[in-house]
Amino acid sequence: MSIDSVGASRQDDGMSAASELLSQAEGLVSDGQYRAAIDLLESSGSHNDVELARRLVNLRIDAYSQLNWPEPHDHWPPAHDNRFAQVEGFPEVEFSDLTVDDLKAGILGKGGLIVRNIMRPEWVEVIRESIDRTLEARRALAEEEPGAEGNPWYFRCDSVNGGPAQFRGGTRYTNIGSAWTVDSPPCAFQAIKFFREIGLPQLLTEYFEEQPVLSVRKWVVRCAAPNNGASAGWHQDGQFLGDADAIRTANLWVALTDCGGDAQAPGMEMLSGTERKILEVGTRGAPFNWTVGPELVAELAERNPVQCPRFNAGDGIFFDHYNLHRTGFGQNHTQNRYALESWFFAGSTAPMKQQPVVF
Ligand SMILES: O=C(O)CCC(=O)C(=O)O
Ligand SMILES: [Fe+2]
Repeated sequence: MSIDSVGASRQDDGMSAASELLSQAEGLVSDGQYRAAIDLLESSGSHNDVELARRLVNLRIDAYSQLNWPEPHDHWPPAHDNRFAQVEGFPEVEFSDLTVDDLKAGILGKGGLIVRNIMRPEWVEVIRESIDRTLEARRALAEEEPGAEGNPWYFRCDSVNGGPAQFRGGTRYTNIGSAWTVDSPPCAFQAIKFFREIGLPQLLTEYFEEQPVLSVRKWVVRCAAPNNGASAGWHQDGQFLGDADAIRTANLWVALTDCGGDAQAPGMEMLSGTERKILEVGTRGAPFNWTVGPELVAELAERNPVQCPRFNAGDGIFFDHYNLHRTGFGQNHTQNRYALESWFFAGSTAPMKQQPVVF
């Protein structure tokens, strides 16, 4: 079945091509060649092939335990040349100039690196539309609308822990919020195509000195609505990811809407800086036991002022699990903000609880 098919014959052609690819991939899997199977479906398939996109999600999850991962190497964190030492706040580079040395000096020396124009406008359109489709399909499914079950844009694959998507117990969903990217197999297909197009696998392999993986739980599509200055929770993602000293991460957060600074949509409030430790949570005025208290944030901000970088749609920022941040809701916001949040892990240190995803 093809999502966007117009005529029956095209649909049939698409169907047989996709089923041919799927059977070739099964052959590779039965020989233990998971990477080759993934490469085949990814390079010859399309996000429109419903079964193929779902099979790829399952394969990517199943592959992690089937592949060999090295022992974590002993020269982490990597040395860097501190090239941004004089920059106040977060350094920034144009995507066309980005190198792994920028990435090291940005994340490890300054707490993050803004990369301008990392996603070209065509991709921004595509991913925004896919986020709308995903959230809408989830809403319709949760409300048990007729036909919602057949909508390919929200589908919980077998290998995703948590079982089939369950909406009992009054879970209410709207077209605002976030979803695991893997719960939208076509969207997962597109996002990985984008990562490949920008050379991210190579860049992160150089950064980690081993192959990176994604994960089920820390790969998220989001549409955040204005919230009249509400205070979101200050957090470090290292708080939720197990042993912060043991994991090696890089998050690529891409704005799909103009946001932050003086823009009309919520951006990200973030602290720059070099401190690499997990902060106390649930104290110093914290409203929740998982958030860093505002008094502690204010103390840290005396040295490293809170930034709310201005992003244009297509700009991104890399940071890791020590960065302290929250969604930045201003009083003046009038527009929804779309974003793609993708946490990458060095394959050897990927936390199993997050369910590693091979890409
Ligand atoms: O998109 C947001 O507002 C929050 C993102 C975030 O917390 C993250 O990327 O770790
Ligand atoms: Fe976060």
